[in-house]
Amino acid sequence: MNIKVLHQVMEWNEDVSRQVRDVLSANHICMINIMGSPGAGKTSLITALIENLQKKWRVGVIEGDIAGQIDAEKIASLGIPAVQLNTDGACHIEAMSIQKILPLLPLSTLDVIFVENIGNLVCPAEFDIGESLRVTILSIPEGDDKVEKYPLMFTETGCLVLNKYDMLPYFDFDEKRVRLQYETVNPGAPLFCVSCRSGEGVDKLSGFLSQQIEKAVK
Ligand SMILES: Nc1nc2c(ncn2[C@@H]2O[C@H](COP(=O)(O)OP(=O)(O)OP(=O)(O)O)[C@@H](O)[C@H]2O)c(=O)[nH]1
Ligand SMILES: [Mg+2]
Repeated sequence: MNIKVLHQVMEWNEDVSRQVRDVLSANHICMINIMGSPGAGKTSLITALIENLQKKWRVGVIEGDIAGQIDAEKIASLGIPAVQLNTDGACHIEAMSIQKILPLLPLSTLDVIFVENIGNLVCPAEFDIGESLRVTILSIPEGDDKVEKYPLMFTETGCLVLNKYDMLPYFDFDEKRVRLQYETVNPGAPLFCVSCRSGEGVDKLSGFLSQQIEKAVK
């Protein structure tokens, strides 16, 4: 079958990701960019990780959403410094927005900043926001074909979280297919099976992230 393909032209804004990295490095902060579809469990995962990581690290959060401050309110209610970035329609966060919002957090008192990117499997992967590490979430109900359909999101990540693992018995989700495809596009990168509902897998993921944070804040 001969399928015609139209390529969209993208205009790139000024890239300030290096300047963001300089600010983070000067403050010994590890910034973790959390990406995944709407409802994949980004806020739930950040919440679960905070519980574990705050035993060792001082955590802050930048919540990215097109509109509203629901997620930032959830994080702030845990007593964690949180700010909300509204993109007013844009489907991803850009480094320039991070550069502007960072001073709103108490940087000198933080070791880790989680950034919850906009719920989307496409655009966020194309933008370097100055992060130290990327974490991509794929939840079981989304289906097992997403690595093949949206490869960049899975290639450009430090690890993959298969979230809502408690839902596995209820969906025809082929875990082996995902593992194989992920290994193909991102050889050697770790994959964690997690349930934010039951807490399964959160310890293991926290251990991996803690090692990455240790390296980044030196
Ligand atoms: N069963 C189950 N439900 C989960 C799990 N993680 C999250 N959820 C539920 O999934 C829904 C969406 O979770 P959120 O954490 O808000 O997802 P999100 O990715 O932050 O969503 P947006 O910010 O809107 O993009 C909520 O109802 C959560 O309770 C899980 O591991 N298992
Ligand atoms: Mg959220």
